[in-house]
Amino acid sequence: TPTQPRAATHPLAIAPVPSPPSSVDGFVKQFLLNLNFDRGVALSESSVTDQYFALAYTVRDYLMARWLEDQKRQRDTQAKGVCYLSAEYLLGRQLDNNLLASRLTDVASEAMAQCGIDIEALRAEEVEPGLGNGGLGRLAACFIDSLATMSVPNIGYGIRYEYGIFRQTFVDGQQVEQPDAWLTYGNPWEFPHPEAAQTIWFGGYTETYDDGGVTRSRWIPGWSVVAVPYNYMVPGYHNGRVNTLRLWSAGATSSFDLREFNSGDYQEAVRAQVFAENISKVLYPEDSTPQGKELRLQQQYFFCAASIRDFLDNVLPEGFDLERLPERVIFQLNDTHPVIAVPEFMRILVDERGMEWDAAWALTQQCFAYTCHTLLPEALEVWSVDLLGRLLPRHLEIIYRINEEFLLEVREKFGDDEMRIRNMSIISEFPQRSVRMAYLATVAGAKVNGVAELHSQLLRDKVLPDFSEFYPDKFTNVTNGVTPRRFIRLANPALADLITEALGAGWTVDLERLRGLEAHAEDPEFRARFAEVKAANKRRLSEVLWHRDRFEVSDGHLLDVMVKRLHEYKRQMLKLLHIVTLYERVASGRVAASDLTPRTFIFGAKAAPGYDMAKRIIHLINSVGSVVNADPVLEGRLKVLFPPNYNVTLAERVIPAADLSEQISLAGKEASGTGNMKFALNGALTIGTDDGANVEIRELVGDDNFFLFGQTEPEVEALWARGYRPAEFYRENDDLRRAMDLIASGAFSGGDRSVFEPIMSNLLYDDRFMVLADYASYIDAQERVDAAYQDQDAWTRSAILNVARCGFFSSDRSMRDYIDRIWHTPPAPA
Ligand code: TH1
Repeated sequence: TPTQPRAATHPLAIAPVPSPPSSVDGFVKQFLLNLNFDRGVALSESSVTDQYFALAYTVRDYLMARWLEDQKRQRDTQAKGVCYLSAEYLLGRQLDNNLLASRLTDVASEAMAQCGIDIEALRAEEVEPGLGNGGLGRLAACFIDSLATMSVPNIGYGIRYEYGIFRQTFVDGQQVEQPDAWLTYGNPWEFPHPEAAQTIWFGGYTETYDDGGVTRSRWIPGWSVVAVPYNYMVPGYHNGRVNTLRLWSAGATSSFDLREFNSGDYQEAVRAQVFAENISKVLYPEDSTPQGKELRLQQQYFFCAASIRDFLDNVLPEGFDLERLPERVIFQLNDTHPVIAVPEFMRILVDERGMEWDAAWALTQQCFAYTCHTLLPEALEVWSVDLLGRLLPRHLEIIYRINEEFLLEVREKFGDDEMRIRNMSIISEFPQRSVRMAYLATVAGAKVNGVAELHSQLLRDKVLPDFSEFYPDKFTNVTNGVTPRRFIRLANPALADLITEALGAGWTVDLERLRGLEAHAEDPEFRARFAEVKAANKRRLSEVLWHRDRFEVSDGHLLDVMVKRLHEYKRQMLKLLHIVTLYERVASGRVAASDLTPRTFIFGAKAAPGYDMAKRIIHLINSVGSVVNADPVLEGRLKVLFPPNYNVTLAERVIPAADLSEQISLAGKEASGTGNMKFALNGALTIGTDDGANVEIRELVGDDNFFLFGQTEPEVEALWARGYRPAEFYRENDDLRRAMDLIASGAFSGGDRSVFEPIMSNLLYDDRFMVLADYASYIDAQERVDAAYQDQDAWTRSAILNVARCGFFSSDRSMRDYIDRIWHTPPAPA
């Protein structure tokens, strides 16, 4: 049963506010001023870096008045806003996005040309801020783009990591991580505010004291760091709005190091500095699995504490009556990473503001909401009581009290069902006593949402069934979305122009209008033009890959793309077994190379540095690629390309060029996926399982325009229940056996049979993600892909229908759903 009605009904102010395009002369003047006075160089002497900075400053200058106006407006109107708390924001490059939002793209190109500068070179100069791992961080970036475009007051709060997601290189086909020193040349898009720094305390102990006859607890913390805010503009698209992203950077408190310094212990003073700065030093590169590291908990508390205090002290007017807080703010928790904000909020209200516990708790339950992004049990964050008690002793007490009162309510409702009490307790006892952060978020949040229909349903029925029984109205779904500004307008300008020509300009902020393309899908001339856009995007990708990695994409190849983090549950191995099967059939002479549909396979994937199996699979992909690409038996009909360091910048080139989108996770494992949406919106057809948002994509585009394969989630459950023995699938499927035997034989490892043995034995004897069980169905679906690709015109028609029917996946729609179901924030007056 669906959780909520699908369609959002909230009226929104996404009306483009026209502003006169700035003159090229004015832009040139401002650019030269910035070059001279901010960079301190003459045009004739300037480097590309200087020019890039001066251009960025110029764009900033044009946005500034609006940003200041918006901040003032938000202070004056005191409208309810969203504080989005997220440990990750995977922003991608800023220059083009900000030019687009402020309608300066053409003016800037013309102005640079007048200065004799190739703007493309300046674009290429920008280092993308990689302050996220994958889908979760990119989702946060899409959401703040949509909120700005919809004129919803929003502050995105997070961490300004000094090093973002590592830069991936390959050495002998194996992943080697390099630090991402993205701030080396400075960052023209940020505004540091050291004067607004806050002190964040850790450690120490708690003590009780007598407060006029009432015994209260207070925290005597042990050490502190400062949190310095850096503000970033988040411009809305063509609406003159600019919201704020506020990222915190950690530094040593002066008291911390000066004392030592004055006493002459310079080394100790520096050590303190280094220790403090460590907190915002690096992004944890684990995706979908928490690393229970002390530093990570420090990061989480660091940014949550700074953000809440910032909101209460600097965003709310002085003397604001906290009882009315739910009229002003909702704190949205992006997964469990910011959940420590809950006890921090309680601590501030109760310990610092003297509020009664019950009143404070009632406010908390209205001011927080929680989004869950995964179902993998190993991915649900827990913190040991031991660690939490050492780092945040008062917060641990508060969590205990929240739990105690919650369990009393549970007893009231369900009786003394001790099994159920144990299952619902925020504190788990095994293997060691720890705090289940997802449970804490569920108890504290006004709403709990999953990120796609299937995921939200499994969340209620499988992961938190007791909670959904206890709080029947708390659970809801908001299906993820992606911003059409970055992922269509910027990434695929040729398609954007074609759409605008067919439908007019409004679709960028009203993506359901893409429906209008359905009629054009029946027009042979429109199909030809659509196909030409795809072909041009492939040529453009080919140039990028040549420049970057010396790879070539051959003309006429079906471009088959799997780009996402490397995870066993996402099943890059299934894709690889398909490739090895095609190769083996030809190499063994059973199939003629000329009978293959020419295909280029593109992989993009980073593995968490400590995830051995994922790294081995990367090695295997590269090894298969080397052999396949070099073997003349294939007559060039199969190519495997694995450009290193897949990131937002590369995604913007790869996705518009793709014909086939690989979304092949085991059913029930991928919460949503968002790459799947980007591909469909750019006219790739999906080969996918009934998982995450694939389910909704298929419902919308129709079975004829989607290649479905694999078991459904209930079928997966049933097979586990019967007993899954992967080796049986190996024995019974000739193609599968031949492909696996070929890998095991050392054919891709110079005859060494040991290199990939751990992958093979894992598949044969464990195979947690049922690669072998879904193999036959996958190969079958790929044969349907080959057959469909023979009829290019029919394929193009399907591709157009994918674009036409996926307007639902705009992050503007996601935001409308959050507003309707969770936030209840009115749009700000225009
Ligand atoms: C991802 C999910 O795996 C993906 O299916 C979903 O589309 C995306 O979130 C956005 O909702 C997740 N990323 C992480 C990262 C960490 C922990 C949990 C998840 S779930 C660090």
